[in-house]
Amino acid sequence: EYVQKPLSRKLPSRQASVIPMFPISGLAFALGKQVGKKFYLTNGRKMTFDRVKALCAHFQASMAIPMNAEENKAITYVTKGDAFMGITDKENEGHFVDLTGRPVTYQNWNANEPNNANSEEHCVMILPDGKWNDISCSASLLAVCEFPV
Ligand code: NAG
Repeated sequence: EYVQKPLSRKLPSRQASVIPMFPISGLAFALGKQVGKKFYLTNGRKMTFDRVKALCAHFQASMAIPMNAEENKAITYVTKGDAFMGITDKENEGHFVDLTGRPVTYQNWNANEPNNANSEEHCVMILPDGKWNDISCSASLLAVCEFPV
């Protein structure tokens, strides 16, 4: 008659190395999107612009600032929803700069944007199709951060 043996308390050596079998690159592959030296991740949470900025800084990352179409596309791979980017015209209406203060060269505005609706849209969001819209900085949108690789 077959009787199941109790499970061994000591893991066989081939199972003892289970964690190294799943390197960080595997998690990155599953959860994020890399393009060049940038890696984009979202935590799937919605929050204001200032909170996204603080969250990204907390992880020694920055808000997403796409410099070209490839990076812009990479952001949409991870967000799949409306997300804040690290671009504003808070200082000078209609002059959009990134978080380092540089005027943005690459832009991908949606039709008829930026329109500064209600004269209160000084932050920039990326739509699921990759197009940009100016939006209130106190809107609640997905947090996405840009990590150096
Ligand atoms: C509105 C957007 C506005 C955009 C407009 C385009 C909000 C709060 N406002 O819904 O930014 O310019 O659509 O038609 O999402």
